[in-house]
Amino acid sequence: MQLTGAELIIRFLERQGVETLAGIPGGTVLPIYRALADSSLNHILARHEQGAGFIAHGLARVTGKAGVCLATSGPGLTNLVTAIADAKADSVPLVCLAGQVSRALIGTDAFQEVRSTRIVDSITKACFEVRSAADLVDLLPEAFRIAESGRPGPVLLDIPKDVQNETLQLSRLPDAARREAPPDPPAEQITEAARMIDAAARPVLYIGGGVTLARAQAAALALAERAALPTTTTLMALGTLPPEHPLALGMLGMHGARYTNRVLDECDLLICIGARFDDRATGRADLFCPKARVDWLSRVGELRRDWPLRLPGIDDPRQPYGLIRTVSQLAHPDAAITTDVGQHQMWVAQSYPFTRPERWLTSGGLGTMGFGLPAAIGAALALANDRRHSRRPMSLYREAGEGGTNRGAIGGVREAPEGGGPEAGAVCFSGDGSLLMNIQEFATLAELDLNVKTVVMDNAALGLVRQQQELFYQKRHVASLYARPSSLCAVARAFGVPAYDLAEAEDAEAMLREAFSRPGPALIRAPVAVEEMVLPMVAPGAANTEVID
Ligand SMILES: Cc1ncc(C[n+]2csc(CCOP(=O)(O)OP(=O)(O)O)c2C)c(N)n1
Repeated sequence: MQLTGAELIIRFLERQGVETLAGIPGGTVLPIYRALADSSLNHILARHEQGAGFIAHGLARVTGKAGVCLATSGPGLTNLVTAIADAKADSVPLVCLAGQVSRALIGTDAFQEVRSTRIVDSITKACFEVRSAADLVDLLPEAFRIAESGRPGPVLLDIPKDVQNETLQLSRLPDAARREAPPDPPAEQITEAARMIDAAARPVLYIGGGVTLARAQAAALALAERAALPTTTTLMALGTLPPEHPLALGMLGMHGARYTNRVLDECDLLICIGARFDDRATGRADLFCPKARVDWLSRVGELRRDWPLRLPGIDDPRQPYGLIRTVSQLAHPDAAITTDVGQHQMWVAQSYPFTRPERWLTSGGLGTMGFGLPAAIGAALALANDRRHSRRPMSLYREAGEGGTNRGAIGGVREAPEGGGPEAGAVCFSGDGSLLMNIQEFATLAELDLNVKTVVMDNAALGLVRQQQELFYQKRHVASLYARPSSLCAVARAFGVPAYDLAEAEDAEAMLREAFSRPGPALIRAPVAVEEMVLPMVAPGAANTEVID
């Protein structure tokens, strides 16, 4: 067959099983967009490339498969950089396809030319300068293999425009890439780990986001229960043990409960799985002797009683913890939950009753404000794809249209089934500072009409910065308070997203109930007092037992 480079890219993405990709067109990627016109791929037109990158994150984090995003050269690529760095920090498989100026112009300071691979070299698992259409035959599957295998991460292909237009002869399309299976751990190390767990008097299991990426939640839970291991999780792994589980210690670290950090302080063996620690102590549970820990579990209970996580205002939907609790009762149990970065993120981490870690999406490693809304869009798209495959009725899209194909849907999905129960969708908890960082994606959301509810905790401040200034910088609140806060409800409505303002509600719970009962997108604005703090807090650099509470 005879194909252009651009056609090969699109045909390969279809073969790889990609269904949805996000991007923004521009001069150096227009051949790829031409090829998309003849494809069944569902292209989401974001309003900023960072938004496209985080939509791809949402897709990847929910499905575990590489998310794909597309950007033009120069500013398109540089706008994507933060989402790429975020993917590296949180081990998210991404394949980023970036246009580049034609080969003859490379190195001439051409219009919209940047040396993309130099820029992203330290924030990708791999990046490739594609310099002929024939290179794509190997590099396309290679990009997916690298992104998804081992510790997942982002891969960039830098593709000059003339390479996209170059024709090549192929007898067949390259095979779809497969994730490489991880190597079996050496049996003697498993035995050694088991022996250490058995010998420990005060062991603690410490679970990170790698367990979620490996979809190993059930195995981690089985290990904890078999060996009676009190278990803490990182921010990324919340929900691995349901919060009410007797062995669950919740999240450790800066905003963890005091008892959690004290338990860690007293443990004599830390078994780390899927976090950024050496996990050589991972072991088989059936060789363990839980009786040795019976003293230990009662000590854990004692610490839990003495130093509990306090959640003031949990029954009041007008206060942060109460708002989060009420939303958790109203959201679909299978909804994806995303956050932005700040106090609201930590309040959610402390108090949302997570049970599905693969549906909990937060920017942990990089801490990127602006993550939440586009990631929620990507997550809701992934859940919609999933629902289509399971042939359950969908009610995701309000408008009726032709079902079965997204053909011609560049810039927006127009597929609507008949009937169906409520769509799980996604809930994004945001702060007023973070929301403004990618607020343009409300336009994307309105167009897609996805069931994404954004709950913005509006304190007219960069709250977490203000809190640090309050505690550690002599209360000098420089550049953390908004003198003229934006009317976020009006902004959302201008983008076509309905908005609810709890400040105007006589009954906050009733307004929340109404917002969640309607399909499609909505913004819910929840005013939060600027003085509110996330506690407990360990000062940066201090020991976890030195806590401000
Ligand atoms: C892109 C980016 N810029 C700056 C920061 C530093 N930062 C961390 S939290 C924060 C304030 C967040 O404010 P907001 O989104 O309103 O949330 P709140 O803390 O008030 O809940 C800032 C500026 C960041 N994490 N990301």
